[in-house]
Amino acid sequence: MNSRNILAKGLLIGLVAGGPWLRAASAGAVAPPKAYGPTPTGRQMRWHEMEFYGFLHFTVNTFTDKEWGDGDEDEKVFNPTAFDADQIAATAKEAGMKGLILTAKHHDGFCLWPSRYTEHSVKNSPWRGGQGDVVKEISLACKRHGLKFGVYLSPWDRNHKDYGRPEYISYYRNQLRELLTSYGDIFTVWFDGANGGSGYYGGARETRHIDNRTYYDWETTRKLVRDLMPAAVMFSDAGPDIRWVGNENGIAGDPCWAALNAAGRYAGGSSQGLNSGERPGTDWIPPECDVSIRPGWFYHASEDARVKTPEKLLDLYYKSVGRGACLNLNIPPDRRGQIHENDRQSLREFRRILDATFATNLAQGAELRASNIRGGAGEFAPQNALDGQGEACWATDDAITTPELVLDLRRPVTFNVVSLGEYLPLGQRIEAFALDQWKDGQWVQFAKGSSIGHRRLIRGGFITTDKVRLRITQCPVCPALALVGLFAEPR
Ligand code: FUL
Repeated sequence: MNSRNILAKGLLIGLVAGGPWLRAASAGAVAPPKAYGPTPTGRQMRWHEMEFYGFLHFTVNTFTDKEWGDGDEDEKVFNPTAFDADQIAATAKEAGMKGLILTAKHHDGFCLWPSRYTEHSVKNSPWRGGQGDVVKEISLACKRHGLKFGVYLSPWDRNHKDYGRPEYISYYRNQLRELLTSYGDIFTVWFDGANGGSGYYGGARETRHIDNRTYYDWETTRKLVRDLMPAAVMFSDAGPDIRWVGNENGIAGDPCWAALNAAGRYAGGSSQGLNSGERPGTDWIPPECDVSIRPGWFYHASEDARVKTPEKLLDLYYKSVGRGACLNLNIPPDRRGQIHENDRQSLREFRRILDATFATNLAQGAELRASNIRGGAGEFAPQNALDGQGEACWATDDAITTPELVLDLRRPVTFNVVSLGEYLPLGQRIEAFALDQWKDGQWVQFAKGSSIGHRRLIRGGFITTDKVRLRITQCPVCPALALVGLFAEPR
């Protein structure tokens, strides 16, 4: 059970065991607000809390200098000279990533594990004498470095002779079963919507069009994943758990709603609404921002000088994680089978700045004055939002939908980042907010915004003040805020 479910969990324990909640209830405790709209599942909550993880694009393309392999590549081209899964996992870990997703099979159909259903894999490459298994090595390195592990298995397969026919769907599911039963826990399964048509297709070398809506029979495949790996979140343009953000630049919409109307959507379908989500929306399907640290998804030596700078990565972080999405940053292994020094250096500096920024919540120790606290009860007091844990919240009475909260810092404090977060088990509630600073004897607004969701980071110029005010200016129900923080980036 995730941390933000503790309120709900407390209720459950209280009811089932006659525990603390029941006792409190008989002593006149205050009922929590009712959830508003769709709410996240346990697996989605665990995903929200990851916030930042990495993508590994690695296959024959790394050696042929392509972005999309045709499917006719000789297996012998796959030959990393010094493959080092620990170097890759350590790089991700020190960058602050919480997991890694590997392209077990990209569009070219080459499998990074020795699948028993095809000859087009590492087993026919010279690497490790044909005995190697990249999926295994990366999954084990992830475990050693405390990272979660996920798989990308391209639905489009430009190598397979049966692609476009029903037989291929069985092949695809067989491969999924191999991946989900042989490599330990998988936190996510990434379903790509891309489909370019032409390919090698076992020598036919033709263009094969499929109907994205019907060909893959996603319902059956989703059920297979749920059966084999119930904790995994599935990603696609249409969810069911996580949605594509609608671009490959790493930028979520503003506003960004976790909800989407899932009916009629399918992987490879319309991207309308994916960037900002839909409100009101019927389903909790929050966005993942996928973007590469380099111009391409795969490693190309010609792009060694075009690695995104720490400043660019920070900007992406604030526009993805800071808008309630997760950031999936691609770091492609090079021809050695390692993360290039330039990428590593940029990630290190990016992490140094983030760590320095978020080391201290400058609002700690502030006196908090809310215009309303639900039932006047401590369990809904604004102090709950200060500890950075997100396990409890500041909530107001049902009738109070536009409350305000004054943070009396009791000394001049300098900050340039404000962090807010809603209590997600109760849904995404807040629709607009404003922030004021106390300046020359009056309140002066310095920021405003719309959606908050899992996390909202407002980054601006440096402000020095001894009082900050948060105003919830639009909310269809009473708000439930789990995080409030003031932070300063290192100068
Ligand atoms: C796209 C693919 O076509 C790219 O090659 C890459 O894998 C990206 C993450 O998704 O749809």
